[in-house]
Amino acid sequence: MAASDDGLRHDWSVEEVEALYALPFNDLMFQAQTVHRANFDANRIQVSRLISIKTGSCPEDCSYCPQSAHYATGLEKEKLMAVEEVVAAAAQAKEEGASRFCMGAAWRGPKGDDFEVAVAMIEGVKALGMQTCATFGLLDKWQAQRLKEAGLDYYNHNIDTSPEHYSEVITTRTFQDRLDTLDVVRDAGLHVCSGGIIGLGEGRTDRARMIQTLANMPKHPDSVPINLLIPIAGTPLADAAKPDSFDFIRTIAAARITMPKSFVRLSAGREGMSEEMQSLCFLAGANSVFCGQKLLTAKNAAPGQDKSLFGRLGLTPM
Ligand code: SAM
Ligand code: DTB
Ligand code: SF4
Repeated sequence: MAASDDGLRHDWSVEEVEALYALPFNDLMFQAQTVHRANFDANRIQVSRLISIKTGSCPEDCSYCPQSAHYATGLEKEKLMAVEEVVAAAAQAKEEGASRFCMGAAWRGPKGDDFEVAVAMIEGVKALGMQTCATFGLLDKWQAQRLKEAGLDYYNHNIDTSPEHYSEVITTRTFQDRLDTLDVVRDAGLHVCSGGIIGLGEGRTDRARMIQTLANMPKHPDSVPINLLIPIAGTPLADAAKPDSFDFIRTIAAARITMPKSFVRLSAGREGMSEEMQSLCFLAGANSVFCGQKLLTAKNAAPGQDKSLFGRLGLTPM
């Protein structure tokens, strides 16, 4: 049980993570809640808002994604948004209670003039006094540094699944490509947001391997989004078997226990979850969500319902 310089463990074995999954559910919840309370105010929640600054026709073949050009998902493709439009949307999100504004683009990675426009968006959103987050795909060292200089706080780049299952889901880039981008992002001094998706046809060992990979990074990601697959008609995973709800909640708990000081985000898929299931995710240590009508292209839990749920649970946005 070696602890590293930051006092946190980075040496989890897959067996140890699998042992967490195998605990009786109540024991796992108790352990997750104990870790959560030692590190966070258990009744506060971080709220981010997403916007898709460039939608559709992505060259990558991620089997889950509505925005991949490889699949006929019926999505309306859009040009890169104008800087003023994005900044106006951020101002509105701030008014509605979001502390972080996350800009997503359906790119393999940013290129040419588009990158400079995206940089201007980050500068504009930062000037509103909001935390900024971007998810633009693969980055090189120079791009990561440029984003940092522009005032970017967080970069989202998910490992999505286990190293072993990855090539079943995506073939146009490798697991190592993702890890390399996370390294340049971390080295540029940006906060790392990295997590994955449950429901890609992976097994329990894959889930444990995904958590292990995140927890054993040189520094834990500051933010760990756990997405439940939103099945999209036209994608190869449109008819994937829905994962067991308790296994999804166990994944949140495993993230909380192995990465005690990270924000764990109950990310995509909330729209299809009962309030009771979301509450169990919060009990398992999730302390961040996306708010707003939409995620990038898919529907999110309705804002009015969120307000009501947070009120009834006594959760306050931070
Ligand atoms: N193109 C960039 C990239 O892939 O890094 C940024 C945008 S991409 C849409 C961001 C993340 O959204 C993906 O890594 C994936 O984890 C998540 N995502 C995409 N489609 C999803 C779906 N149908 N259900 C759940 N999560 C999804
Ligand atoms: C993350 O892990 N989930 C968000 C965010 N990071 C960029 C994206 C979810 C996308 C869901 C499908 C859609 O809206 O297109
Ligand atoms: Fe493109 Fe990102 Fe969707 Fe993959 S997940 S197809 S990289 S937008």
